[in-house]
Amino acid sequence: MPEATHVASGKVRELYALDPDRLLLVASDRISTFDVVLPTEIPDKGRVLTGLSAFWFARTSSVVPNHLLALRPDGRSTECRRLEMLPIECVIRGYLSGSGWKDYRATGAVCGHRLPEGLIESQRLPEPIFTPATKAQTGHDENIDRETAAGLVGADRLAQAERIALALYAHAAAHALEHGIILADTKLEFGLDEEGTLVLGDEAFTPDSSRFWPADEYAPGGTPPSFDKQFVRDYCESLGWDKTAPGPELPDDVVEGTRARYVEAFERLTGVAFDDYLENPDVVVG
Ligand code: Q0N
Repeated sequence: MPEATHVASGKVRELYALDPDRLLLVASDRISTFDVVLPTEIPDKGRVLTGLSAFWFARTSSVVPNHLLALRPDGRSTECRRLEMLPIECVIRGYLSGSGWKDYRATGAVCGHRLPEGLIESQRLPEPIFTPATKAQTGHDENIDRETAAGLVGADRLAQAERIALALYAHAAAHALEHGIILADTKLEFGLDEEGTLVLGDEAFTPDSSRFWPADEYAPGGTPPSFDKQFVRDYCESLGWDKTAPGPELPDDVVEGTRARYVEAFERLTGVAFDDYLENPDVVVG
């Protein structure tokens, strides 16, 4: 891409500068599990996540403006507005899982939210909670309480981000549940435009930024299967891999089964045939 200069790398995405005001976010087909990027790609995974994210941006633009400017014809690249990103991740949890469950078990609270006693792993919370985290450059993001978050972005900005993140989650989780998918939790990232307006950036409500669980297999008291990555996790567990890099190659049946799950999530949530998206990515934003 001679017209773009590389500015940042994520585990599975790359960011390029197009000009002073615009970035290009490119989602690869790489997949990570247990925090390790595997050597085998899942064909079209980046397109599924890009299309899903664009679908949610289009559907929530009346709640909050977002950075989406255009989808490229490759289906995996998003042209977006360059923002001044807030230095926190805005996590919303509707269910008690991952680091939320860990913190609750240790302290009875998550990011300063004292929760009822006796909750079990993956249980639905009485109401969704805002649990901000710091962006760790390397290693794990760290949950922080609202005082710490307010110190990073200001109390008013924090309150605004919390209110909007909760509204976005309520919208997306209700839509997903109607289509058989539990959105257990999600991570949103906001930035400010040149006028100081809060804008939703990054990716939104994808299986990489959220926990997707099949609603028909949900039961609290353990770890529900992942809608997208369960074949990969089960295969990795069957090997007795120690979960340090490098990860194992995936066999064809695990790749194909996983690709099918990503495409299924896309089609259920967007109502768009994935082949139609490949033909013209704009079908998800129209
Ligand atoms: C930005 N990150 C997160 C993907 C994500 N619209 C924006 N404006 C300015 N900065 C960013 C965005 C967005 N989205 C987001 N880093 C910068 C981390 N990455 C790293 C690599 O790829």
